[in-house]
This record gives sequence, structure tokens and C-alpha cells, in this order.
Amino acid sequence: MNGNWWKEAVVYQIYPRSFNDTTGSGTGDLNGVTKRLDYLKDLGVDVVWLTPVYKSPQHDNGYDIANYYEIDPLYGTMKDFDELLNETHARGMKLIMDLVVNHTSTEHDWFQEAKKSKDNPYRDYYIWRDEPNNWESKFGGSAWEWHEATGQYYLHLFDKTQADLNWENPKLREEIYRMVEFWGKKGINGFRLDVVNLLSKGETFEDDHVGDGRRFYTDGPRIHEYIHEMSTRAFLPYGMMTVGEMSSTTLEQGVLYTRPDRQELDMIFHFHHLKVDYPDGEKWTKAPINFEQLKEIFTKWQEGMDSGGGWNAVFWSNHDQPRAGSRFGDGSPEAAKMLATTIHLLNGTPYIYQGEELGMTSPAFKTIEEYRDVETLNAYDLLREQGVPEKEVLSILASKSRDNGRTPMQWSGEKPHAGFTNGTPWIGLADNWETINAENAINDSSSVYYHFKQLIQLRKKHPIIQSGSVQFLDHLHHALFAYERVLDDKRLVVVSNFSSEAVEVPLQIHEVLISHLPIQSVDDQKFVLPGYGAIAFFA
Ligand code: TEU
Repeated sequence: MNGNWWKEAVVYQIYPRSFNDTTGSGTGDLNGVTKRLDYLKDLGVDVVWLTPVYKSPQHDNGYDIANYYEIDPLYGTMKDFDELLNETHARGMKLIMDLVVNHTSTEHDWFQEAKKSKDNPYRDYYIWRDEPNNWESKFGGSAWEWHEATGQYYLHLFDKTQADLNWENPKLREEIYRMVEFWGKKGINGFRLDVVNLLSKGETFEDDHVGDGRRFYTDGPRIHEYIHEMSTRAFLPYGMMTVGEMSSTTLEQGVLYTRPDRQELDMIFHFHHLKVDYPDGEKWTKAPINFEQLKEIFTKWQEGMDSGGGWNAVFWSNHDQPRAGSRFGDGSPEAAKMLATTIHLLNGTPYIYQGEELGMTSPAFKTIEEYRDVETLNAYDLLREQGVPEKEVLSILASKSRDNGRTPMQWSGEKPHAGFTNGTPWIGLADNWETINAENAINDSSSVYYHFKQLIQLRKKHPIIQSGSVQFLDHLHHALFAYERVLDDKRLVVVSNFSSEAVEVPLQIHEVLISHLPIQSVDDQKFVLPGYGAIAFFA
């Protein structure tokens, strides 16, 4: 097997809770995923990434793990998991899981022990202090929670039910590696590592006078040591693919995390391009996309990872983000196809988030009762406390909430819940499911689905897509996102129009690789790219 197989792969992310329910519980399950494996195989994906299905009280939809060795009954049993793994492999696909080791649920046995007394052997698996500092939780409020019985505070960078683990403790690290080996022995093919660049908190825990504390624990002092140790001990021996989810990291760090000679991670997700509608870093406000900034970020990361010898995961969407078509486009199938072309022909391993291949949109919820996400509900309370009017808060949530990406997969026009469940779905559906659904998509050769399928096939056929160098073309019209890939004597040019207006492009086309809207040539030196059009051609 090619040691770099993940460089040639396309990954499909499944958020099982919202994928396919076979029991009528209203929540998707593992058997539901197994039933849809043929759908994924037909689409052409190589790797399936399952977000957490471990035992959990589900305060943060499974990112609060209570037992790393068990499947949450909500999703089924270990037998169901084994079957899913076998069936995935039987179809020539690979399966990766989520590894959440920055924190555990406070219901995890380790924390249950740790909170018993200050001298409990598990106390030091977590981070306790007599006094809190001023660091803030990423879900709002202080990052410290008071524990009355033992008279100390524990650190939680996320919800207060997600206690941060103390990676300084070698015993804890051993436990983690043993757990990774358990899944490695089962035969899974890798992990997506949740907020993995936050593991090393430093030792000083000083107040942050200029920020929320993140500069102390982001890419912290011992982070590369920990990741290298975990990789050589637990990932490499099982040939696992790894993708690190990086919170607020830098390009320099990104190269360090992914340069193969350093034996840390295969690739990373960074989120800078998904903060271009966070003015001054503020998520909870409505703002247009800063398109110039978007292009600068891609230019920097694409060219920089390429020349530094690192490797990117490329993506627009995941379970923490509003639907990309609604955010970067107008929600139309054309915009969905344009975004797909843009991302799939870049340098890196592309990720598709469930429903993205159908052009699913954000649901535009209108009341607070429709939301489920802990971060969203906290933000709602904080904004209301600050006096922001209800209507405005709801409009902010409709554009920014993580629940925008978590509505059920739209399988068919079947009433009442699009073939997702026969029960009551845990969260409502986007109301366009009667038109936007997998069944309709498969029956329509011009659908977003077939556009994704074509992009996946092109990647397999043309080595330039996987390994060509990348250079951005910044001299074209301001509404265009354009780059070229170069391999040997071949030059592949990709031009996407992020506006609804047609734009003239002064470039010469030799051979069109993919394009979803009619391209009109002005003369042999120029062509017109329609609004939300995208084209890739050999120049
Ligand atoms: O997310 C990490 C993270 O910090 C963000 O993506 C976060 O959701 C966003 O910044 C909020 O504005 C990961 C998981 O993907 C997410 O679902 C979990 O809630 C989080 O870690 C904690 O485990």
C-alpha cells in the first residue's frame, strides 16, 4: 500500500446523529451509516470520517466522551460498529474516527475519581487550581469551574462538562496511547484529532492581559513533543492516517505539524478561511464575507504549505459551520458547484461534509426553541444579557450557529422527514428537503451530486490535481478566485466567480476539464464566466 495513500484520497465526513436513523429514535445510528455505504461508494469517496460515537452524555453531541472504549447506545453497539467497519472495508473504503483527547466528559471515570479528593490517583489527569485565571471558555464565560467538595477550580476550554486533560502527566498519555491502540487493533484506518494543538497548556497559567488566554495554550510549549510521541507510539505502527483539527494555528506551525520527516500528523484543518465573516474575530455578529481576506488566506496557506513541505486538508464545511453554499454563495446549486470546483482542485486532501454533495443549505431557524447546540444556546444567553434585541440575536444565530450544519441529511422527498427518520428528528430539517434530496440528485444528471462525483473522478485521473504545485492568480477581476496548478509541462487553471454577475476573464482556454455553466468566448484571448460559474482548463 502506498504510504501516502491519504494524499490521493477524498474524505467524506459523517455526523452520525444527523445521517440516517434506522430505529425511529429520531437520531441517526451506526446501522444507518452501514445502509448508506453504497451511496458513498457510488459517489467515489475513499475515506469515511465518523464524528464521535463513543459513550457520552451528549452535552456537546459526543465531543464529551465518558468512555473511549464503548459505543454510545444512542448509536448502537460495538457489534454494529464492527459491522460498519467490515462493510466499509469490503467496499474498498477506509474508516477514520474522531479522537477527542484535549478533554473528557466530567462523567468519565477518570474525572469521577479525580473529583473525589485532592490526593486521588486520577486527580492529576485534569488541571486544578486554587485560583482561576482570566482565560475564557470557547463556548463563553470563564474557562474555570469551581468544585465545591475539594475546594479547587478545574479547567474547561469548552463546556463545563468537558474537563481539560493534563498532558503533562505521563500516565495519562500512556492511557491515551493504549486507547488509540485498541482502535488500531480493530483495524480502523486513522483519526481526526479534535482541537489537538491545545493539548499543551504551559505551566504558568498566567492571566492574559490582551486576550482570552489562547496565546498561552495554542500550539503550547510541549505540543510537538506530545504529538510526535503519540504518532510514533500509536499511529505509525498501525499505518493510521491522521488529520489534526487546529484551533487558531499559524502557517509556520502548520508546516511543523505536517512535514513528514517530523512524524507528527499527515495533515491539518485550519479555520482562518472560515473566519472571514468574523469582524475583529467576533463570531456572534452578522457580517458579509471579506472576499479579499479569503483569497489572501488561501494564497498564504496553499503556497506556504506547498513550499514548506506540509499538507493541507481542504474544506468549506463541517458540523461546526453553517452550510457553505448559504454562506459563500446564494444557496443555489450553481454556487454549490462553484464552491466544490474551487476546493477540490486545490493542493491537499479534500473533505466533503454530509449533504454538501447535495447542495444542502442552512435551515434559517426562526425561534430559539429550534436550536440544540450548547455553544449556540450559551451565545443566545450572553447576547440577550448584553441587551441585543431578540430579533437580532435570532438573525445572528441563523447565519452563525453550528446547528446550521447539523440538520438531518435529506435523503428523499418521503414525508414527513426526508427519509432520515420515521420518528421525531432530534433537530428540524431545512424546509427545502422536498426539492434538495439525494433521490432527486441521483435522478438528475445535472445535479450538484454529479458535479462532486465528476470532481472526485478527475482527481483520480489527473496527477496534476493531487501533486501539481499551486500558484494564485491575483491580477484578475476582484470577484474571481483563481489559481493554477503546474506539473511537468502541464498547467491547469481554475477560475471561480464568487459573484452573481458575469465576469470577463482574460485567459486563453485550451482544453476544458470541468465547468458547470455555459462559457462564452469573447475571442481566443478572453471568455465570460457567468455568475457563480467555475471552470478548470488546461492552458
Ligand atoms: O471544535 C473546535 C472548535 O473550537 C470550533 O470549531 C468550535 O466549534 C468553534 O470555534 C466555535 O465557534 C471541535 C469540534 O469540532 C466541536 O464540535 C466541539 O464542540 C469542540 O471541538 C470541542 O470538543
